Amino acid sequence: MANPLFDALFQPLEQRDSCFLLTQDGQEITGRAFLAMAARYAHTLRTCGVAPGDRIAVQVHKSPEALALYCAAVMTGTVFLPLNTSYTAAEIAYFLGDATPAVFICDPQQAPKLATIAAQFGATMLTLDGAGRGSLADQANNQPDTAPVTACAGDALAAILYTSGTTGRSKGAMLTQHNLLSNAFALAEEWRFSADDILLHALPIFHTHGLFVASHVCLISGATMIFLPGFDTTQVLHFLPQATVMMGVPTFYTRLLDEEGFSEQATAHMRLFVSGSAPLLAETHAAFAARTGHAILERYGMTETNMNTSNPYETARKPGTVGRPLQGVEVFVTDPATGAHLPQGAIGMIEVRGPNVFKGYWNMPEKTREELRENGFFITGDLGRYDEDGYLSIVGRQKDLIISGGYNVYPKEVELILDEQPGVLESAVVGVPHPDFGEAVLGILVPRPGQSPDPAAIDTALRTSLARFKQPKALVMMEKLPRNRMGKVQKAELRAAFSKHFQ
Ligand code: MCA
Ligand code: AMP
Repeated sequence: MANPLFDALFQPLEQRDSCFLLTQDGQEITGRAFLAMAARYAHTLRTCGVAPGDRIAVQVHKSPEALALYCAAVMTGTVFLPLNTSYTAAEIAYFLGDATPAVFICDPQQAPKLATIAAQFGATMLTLDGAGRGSLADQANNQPDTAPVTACAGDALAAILYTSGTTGRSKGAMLTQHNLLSNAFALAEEWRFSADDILLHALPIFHTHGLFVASHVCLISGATMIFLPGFDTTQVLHFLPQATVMMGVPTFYTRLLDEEGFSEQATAHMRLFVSGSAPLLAETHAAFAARTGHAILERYGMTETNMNTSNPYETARKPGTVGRPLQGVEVFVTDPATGAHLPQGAIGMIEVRGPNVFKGYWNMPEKTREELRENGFFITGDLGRYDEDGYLSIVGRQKDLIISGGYNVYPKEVELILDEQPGVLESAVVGVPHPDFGEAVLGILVPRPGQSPDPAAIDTALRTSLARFKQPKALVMMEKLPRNRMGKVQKAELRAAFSKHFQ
């Protein structure tokens, strides 16, 4: 038995003496060197006693070494569990407690804070910093440059990615080798990737967009990546002339449009700009086309499903739509109450079925049953509508979700903490328009009678429990929250009332 994901994505690097990753400091890492690094990490993981199916939790800065660690997880048949670098110790404790990884790798600077948590849940702790240094690298140094690849079936788990939940508890989406591989093939073909492509990679690699969509299409097509540690406008403009393709969240594109030097000339050599993870405003699409002559290609996906739809490569890309279903993926708009398929033009729940759809939520069989139908359709929580040409638009969300700069925030998780703060009777958290992040988190507090909550103290308290991107960008006070007759807080009313707060 082979290891399908390794064989298709990483094995070809063995023959590659040319540059696979170009780093911000000008280092060129060949395919062969990358694979040798991954092999050394695979040996190190095995020395720690990992067995196929064990989880490898990773909270490290983006680097070629971090990507090689993912490759090592695939090689050893273990389950890669990447974690946002801005998660706090309290958040990490939840993930380690839920996923019980055999190994936890974190930044050396965070190690003193996280060591007791790792020990509490029985994980061996190793460290890796953004420059590739740490105990993982130290132990890997003495290991051989080749390693056996663990055989596994296509439906073996390759990764668990946590997505926030409506109740405030994050859910671990279990993704199989076949889920990831089928999507990599579909996207590489849809977007015409080839070994001639050079992708400007400025996304984080702890989420689907940067780790799977961007890296996998490059790996499967033999393309090269300019592997930047994050999105910095100056660096992106510096490296853009060497690239042929860029992928990003809408904030990347609005930030580029704010730069005078970003012009038709600066992008003339580019083949493709792809956007996803959050709605790309039709006006951003139009401004980008007017400035550069490029029509951004918007696509739609989720952690649970990888990518579902894409605007076409050859024919018209329609602003405000996310295009058509990918090859092999069924995407229907259904009646949210009955699940019945709705005709073209009607608005309803988007449901997805295909080889890309995940296996379920880790340790949450009931949640899995609620969202994944027996017939294989996943109920996305996104509301959509097909137009007469078969292009899907996302018109809203049934799930109470905020997408800020491409990161998801579930209001409940923030409200639970705000409600505990001194002087706060209750709270509501909503997403409102923001010029940079698209949507921003706004916290609305109702003070206890005769008390006045201290926003500065609340801000400090939030820093210890919530990742920075989840924290409200502003806190406002209200005497009481608007509620309907059933007592439900009217979030639409709050969103409308505060829609100009950040404008
Ligand atoms: C950083 N901050 C944020 C965000 N990012 N706040 C809200 N939303 C954010 N997205 C905080 C910082 O901690 C900082 O806090 C302050 O806001 C300003 O930070 P700034 O330096 O401007 O931010 P940045 O470091 O430049 O990051 C912005 C970013 C980044 C480049 C847009 O958020 C990013 O890379 N987003 C991409 C997310 C992504 O890959 N999503 C894909 C998920 P302070 O200064 O106060 O400490 S996968 C997915 O959604 C599905 C599957 C799909 O379809 O792809
Ligand atoms: P995540 O939970 O991080 O996987 O985010 C998935 C959610 O991001 C989807 O359910 C959508 O609500 C949203 N999303 C992804 N791509 C797009 C897009 N192109 N337009 C609008 N929303 C999107």
